[in-house]
Amino acid sequence: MQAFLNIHPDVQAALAAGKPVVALESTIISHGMPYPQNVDTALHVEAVIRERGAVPATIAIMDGQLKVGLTEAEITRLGQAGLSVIKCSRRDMPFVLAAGKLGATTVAGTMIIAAMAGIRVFATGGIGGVHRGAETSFDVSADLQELAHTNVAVVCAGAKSILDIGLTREYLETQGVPVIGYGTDDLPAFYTQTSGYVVDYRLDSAADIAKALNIKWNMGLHGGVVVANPIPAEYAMPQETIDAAIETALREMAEQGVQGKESTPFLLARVAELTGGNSLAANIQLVLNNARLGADIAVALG
Ligand code: PSU
Ligand code: MN
Repeated sequence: MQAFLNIHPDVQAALAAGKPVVALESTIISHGMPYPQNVDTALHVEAVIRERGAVPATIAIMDGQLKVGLTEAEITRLGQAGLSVIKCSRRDMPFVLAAGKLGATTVAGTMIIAAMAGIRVFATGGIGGVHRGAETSFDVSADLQELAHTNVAVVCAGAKSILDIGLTREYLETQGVPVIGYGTDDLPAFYTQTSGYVVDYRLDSAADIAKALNIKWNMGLHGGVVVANPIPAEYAMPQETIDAAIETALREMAEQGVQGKESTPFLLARVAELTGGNSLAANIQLVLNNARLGADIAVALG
């Protein structure tokens, strides 16, 4: 697989020197936000990571290669192509590589490529999880299985309540994936600071998180970690607004028979439309907030 890896020189130099690197996903660019906010945000996130003393590595599949670290032109290409880019989880990667197509990596896809490159910290918005109604649909994101096996810490703002957060917690527990709350006992729910579910361990500094990660991996306990970082209070959305939008989006998804890999992008886009520009602004701010924490953890990991 190393033959397909194409690491940007800045990222390569940082990795060779043991300097901190933070991986970033590309599905959030192509499928998670509209153009041009997606491109602006992706570039802003990279700048924030550099300001904190780490090197950003946005990951995607392009021109038959697994790209680790994109140029501004490449980020723009992904953002403009939007939904026409192929969303790549573990299952999809070899086919998109073989066909030389443009692929955006999900949390799972990004974790796989980050681990190949030797990157241990990854910042994003929200993770996939167990969908509501999974007891009949069996819709469980491959992100959770990747977290079970791949040694990457994923800094996120928790899981959106388009998912069944309780079942997602149970799945992670079974797979041995710890959920850390950064400065919180309550698992954040993306647009809101709380979900009503507790985290496994509350840690209040990047140094404490880095210490636990080092011990986990030095012990040979393979797998990822969820670092849940609440959206800053000033950008959090009213619970009722979000709940109403999610209920509508879920009902429409059922009516239209949307399923499989289309489910998450459909729900994200409908919730964003139904809540107007507010949810997009919140989304951008929480991603920036996660980038800052991701950089601080990467720096602390040493
Ligand atoms: N949740 C969000 N924003 C996102 C995603 C999920 O709040 O952008 C994206 C991520 O790329 C995640 C993927 O890995 O959706 C999960 O898709 P699925 O449920 O099909 O595994
Ligand atoms: Mn799914």
